[in-house]
Order: sequence, then C-alpha cells, then structure tokens
Amino acid sequence: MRNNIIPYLFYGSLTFGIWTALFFVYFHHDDTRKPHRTVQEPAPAWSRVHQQEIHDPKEIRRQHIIVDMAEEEEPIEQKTFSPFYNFSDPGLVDGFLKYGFNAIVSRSLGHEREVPDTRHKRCLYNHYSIHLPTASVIICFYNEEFNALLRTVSSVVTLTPLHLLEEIILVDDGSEFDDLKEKLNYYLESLRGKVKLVRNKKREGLIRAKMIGAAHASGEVLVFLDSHCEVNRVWLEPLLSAITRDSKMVVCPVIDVIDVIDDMSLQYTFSPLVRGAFDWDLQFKWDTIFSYEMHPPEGPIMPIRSPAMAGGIFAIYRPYFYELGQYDKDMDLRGAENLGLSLRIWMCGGQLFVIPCSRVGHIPKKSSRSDSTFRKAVARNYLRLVHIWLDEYKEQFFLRNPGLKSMTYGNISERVQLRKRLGCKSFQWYLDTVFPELEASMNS
Ligand SMILES: *[C@@H]1O[C@H](CO)[C@@H](O)[C@H](O)[C@H]1NC(C)=O
Ligand SMILES: *[C@@H]1O[C@H](CO)[C@@H](O)[C@H](O)[C@H]1NC(C)=O
Ligand SMILES: [Mn+2]
Repeated sequence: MRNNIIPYLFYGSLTFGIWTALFFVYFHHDDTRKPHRTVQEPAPAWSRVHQQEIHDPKEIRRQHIIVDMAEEEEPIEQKTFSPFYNFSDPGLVDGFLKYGFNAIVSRSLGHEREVPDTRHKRCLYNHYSIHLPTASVIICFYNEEFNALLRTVSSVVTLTPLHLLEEIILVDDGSEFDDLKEKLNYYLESLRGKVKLVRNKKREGLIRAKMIGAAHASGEVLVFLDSHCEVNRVWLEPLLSAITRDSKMVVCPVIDVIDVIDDMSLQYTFSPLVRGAFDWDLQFKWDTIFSYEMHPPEGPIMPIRSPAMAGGIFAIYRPYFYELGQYDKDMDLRGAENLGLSLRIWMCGGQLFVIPCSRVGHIPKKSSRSDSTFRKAVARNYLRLVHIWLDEYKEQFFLRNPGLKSMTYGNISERVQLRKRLGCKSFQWYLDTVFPELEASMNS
C-alpha cells in the first residue's frame, strides 16, 4: 500500500513545489536574479537517513536534501523556475525527472556551443610553458542527457591544446538510456584516437567508476570532470602548470554555473572566487575567500587555498593519486569521496588549491532520487569518512546526527592502515592549520 502512495506523494510534492516556486518567483522576482549563491542553505537532517518510511511530502523533501549532499544537487521542488517557461509542456517536467535539468533547452543547444570567456582579464597575460605534462581527462556518466555529455566532450576537444591532451576517457557506469549506446558510439567515431569509451559491465557507482577511468589512463595528470560540464578557454594549462611546480598540489578550476539565473536556460554564468568548505554535518558549502586573495597586487589570479573540493572536478598528478590511495573502494555509488580525498590531501602532506584562471562550467543538477538504497549508501560513505579521519572530533558529527551513531559502515582497517602508512597528521592539525573556521563554529 505504502509503495503505491509514494509516487503520488512525490509527484504531489513536485507539483506543489513548482507552484510554490512560481509564486515565489512572482513575488520575489528580484531575489531570483542574484548572481550566485556562495553559501548553501544548511538543513541536512542527517538523523533521518536511516528511516525508510516516507510519511509526508515534507519528509521527501528532506530526504532529497540528504541525497543531494553527494553532489551538491538541489531538490527539484525547491527551485525557483523562470516565469517565462511554458509549464504545460510535459517534456519539461519529464526532463527534470530524468536528467535533473532542462533537457529541452539542452537538446536545443546541441552538441557544441561557444561559452563566454569568464576569466579575469589579468589571466589573459599569463603565459604557460610549452613543456607541460600531458593530461587524461576522465568523465564518468550514468544516464546522462546525450547533448550535455557531448558538449562536455566537445568543449574539451575544442579548448585543449592537442599536445597536452593524452586522451579523454569516458566511463559509462551502466547507463540504461538507448541514446547512450550505439548512437554514442557513432558520434564518438569522429573523435576516434582521442576518446576512449569504457563500459562497466555492472553499475559500480561514481566512486569506483572514477577509479576504473584512472586505471585506463596514461597521461601524466588525471583530470576528472562531471558529464555535464563545459570547459572555458585555456582551462587546462593553469591546472597543469600548478602541478608542475608541486606534484603534491591538487588543483580545482573555478566552477562556473551553467544556469544560475533561472535554472531553465542553461546559460553559462560567471562565478565569483570562492573556496570549498563544510560544516559539522559534513555538508559541503562554498565559503568566501580572504580579501588578500581577492585583491592582491597582481590581481585575483593567484591560487586559493581550499579546505575542501566541491565534487569531482579536479586535476591531480597521476602517480600522486595512487600514492594517496585513490578513493575508498568500499564507498558505494557516490558521496563523501570528495571530502575524504580533501582531508587525505591536506592531512597527508599535500595541498589543495582553486586556480582562478582555470574555469569550468557545470550544470548543478536537481536530483529526484530518493530511494533508500541510495540514501543508505551515502550515509555509509559519510560514516566511513568520519571513522577514518575525524579522530575525537567525530563526536561533533554524532552530536548533530545521533541516529547515525549505531549504523554499520563496513571494514575500514585498510583505510586506517593507509593513514598510518602515509604518516598523516591528525584532524586537530587540519583544524589548526587548514580550516580554523570549522573549529570556531563548533558550538554554534
Ligand atoms: C505550451 O505547450 C503546450 C504543449 O506542448 C502547447 O500546446 C501550447 O501551445 C504551448 N503554449 C505556448 C504559449 O507556447
Ligand atoms: C578487515 O579487513 C582486513 C584486511 O583489509 C582483514 O585483515 C580483517 O580481518 C578484516 N576484519 C574483519 C573484522 O573482517
Ligand atoms: Mn555534477
């Protein structure tokens, strides 16, 4: 019986949300035009992750938020839609449910387009050595919208100097949609030689899919992108250049937002400089940078120290990726791997920076996933992270999420060993040295 109700609740909440959103847009039109929200709203409600029963639409909404932590996606029904869109078009809602963004617009944009150059003008004066290392660009996808995926690939092919691009490795993590099968093979034919397509026999989840992609790579540097990105001009050289100076430096581009204005038009939009952070719920958020980073004499083009990376868009020296222990292969699907890697980088002798002159656009998807398998996997991933890396500070997490304290998280002894073997510093050191703002927020 309950199973029959869930879809109604879900669609009900969606419809409710769209109307709420329309009213919101109608009355707060100016608010929806603010350029970029740099700090995400909290509300993780972690303690409910273990619950399987869904009692009312509000509950579903909360669960979406939890799921969304994995890739900072936002629930569909909380979004504000443009009032200019034709809502009687059934394809619109279908597209959102299937792909998490406006698939109609994505189709109309097609396989490639030119995006505005959002770099600071000082970046145009930077010159990069011609002796940079080569890169393997790894793009994992699962049921991605065909045109969004092709725009990701075509932007990389168009805007990367060929001598720096060892290859693009596409990893299909068991997609079910027909157009990602033969049709995709057909379209990639023309790029043969530069694009390798790896198809997982079964669904591995994003985390293991990335490790599979890395295993096929032969470039000196691994660059991970999501399957709904568009890179900007001279995006790769600044990343490679930073890694050349220090092979233990892991670098992220600035993530421009494809669609921040109205969540409908897939417009490529400039993002201000921010750094990656998180709170005691381990919820990722963007954080403001220091004014000396924003206004140095040479302009805002110097690398920005970042306590954490947002998701899966970064570049790392390939041998260093392995030295650091890649990802925790016992984490399922996705979620927590970005924070896990961020902590490992800082605590085990590396550094994590955002490189202002490298910009990559990304569509923030509105996830509609709410199944319990997925929620459990995400919660379990976070628990592994907490038990491996947070030392005595794990109590801070459990204080806010008591429901997770008794949940099982599998065998972590291999990862604990890795931490010992790498001689990693304590979480206290990380708080003192890299992210004092987190410790300061402990009692709030
Ligand atoms: C909106 O979409 C519906 C269904 O596709 C169509 O019948 C209708 O004419 C459209 N309205 C406008 C104003 O475009
Ligand atoms: C956990 O895994 C390690 C090897 O990674 C193994 O030696 C150990 O016995 C396992 N512990 C349990 C309780 O299964
Ligand atoms: Mn993404």
